[in-house]
Amino acid sequence: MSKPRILVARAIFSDIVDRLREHFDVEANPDDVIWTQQELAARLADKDGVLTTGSQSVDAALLAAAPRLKICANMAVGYNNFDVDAMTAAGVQGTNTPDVLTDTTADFGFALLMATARRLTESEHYLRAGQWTKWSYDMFAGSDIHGSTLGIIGMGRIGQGIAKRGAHGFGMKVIYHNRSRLAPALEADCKATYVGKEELLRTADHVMLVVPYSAASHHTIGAAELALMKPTATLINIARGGIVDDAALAVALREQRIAAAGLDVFEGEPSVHPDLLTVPNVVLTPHIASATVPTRRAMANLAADNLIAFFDGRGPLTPVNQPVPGLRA
Ligand code: 8YV
Repeated sequence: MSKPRILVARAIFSDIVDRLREHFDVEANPDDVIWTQQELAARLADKDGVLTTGSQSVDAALLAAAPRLKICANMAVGYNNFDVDAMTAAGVQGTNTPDVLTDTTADFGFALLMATARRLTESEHYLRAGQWTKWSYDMFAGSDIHGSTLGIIGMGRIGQGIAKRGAHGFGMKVIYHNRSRLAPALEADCKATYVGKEELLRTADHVMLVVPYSAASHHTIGAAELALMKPTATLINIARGGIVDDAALAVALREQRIAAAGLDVFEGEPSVHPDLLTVPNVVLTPHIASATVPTRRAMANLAADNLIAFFDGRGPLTPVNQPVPGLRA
């Protein structure tokens, strides 16, 4: 019997592609070419499965062009690149990579918070530019992490990891806002107190965004929300581009209506709003919150395992939808 045909849409670890080749007839993308939707659709015309990253959109048009496609295994925990309703209606399974990146991403949230509050990159640029000729009492004076109030918007696995780091490691007071309140035992574990969004924005010294992207969470932080924040506050976005109105944020930073921001994700990335590139009080990183070698390997392996389990008939390991089986032959 011939093997199912799989597309690996972006370059990933070659040994994991080799592992997939033991199970599937694989077309890979070792040169990491960024295909247009049309090019992707053409490659999927004869495929049974695809390993995607967050940079491939799976929508109704793509599904219509890929009549054999039965599963899209995303190498990411977020899956806003999937039109899940269209996939479910078309009988296509979606999977993601939860858990394996939680601690790495929570570590990075903290790294970005500390770099932002303590003005790490700004001061390094100053030093490298040869501008450091004397010490002064207020040189790059930032804001404290320890003992401050951390406000977390989005209290899933990564949000909880950040809460624990803040409360247990840095003695922070942790407040959070989420669609639903955590169970009391989880709240106690995270030492986190549930508050309304407005109270969080008004009282937090540092606001961390970890909420998944959807139409409902688009521009969770815009001009009105920025206006509620303390002028000494920092804002950290490790969630998704589009959760923050980047243009409004650039204005708030330039006018010092908030102290600083740390951003790992951007509206329209890899493009970055030009005004964010010119304000000094922002730390910018290119969507690397999950980027450690062990974690990226774990993500790629979990995406591969989802494909293998699905075609073995064991069912997907980490599904994001429940399509009616057998809609696609
Ligand atoms: C990925 C991410 O690196 O998992 C996610 O949701 O945002 C990142 O960890 C990125 O989406 C690549 O697929």
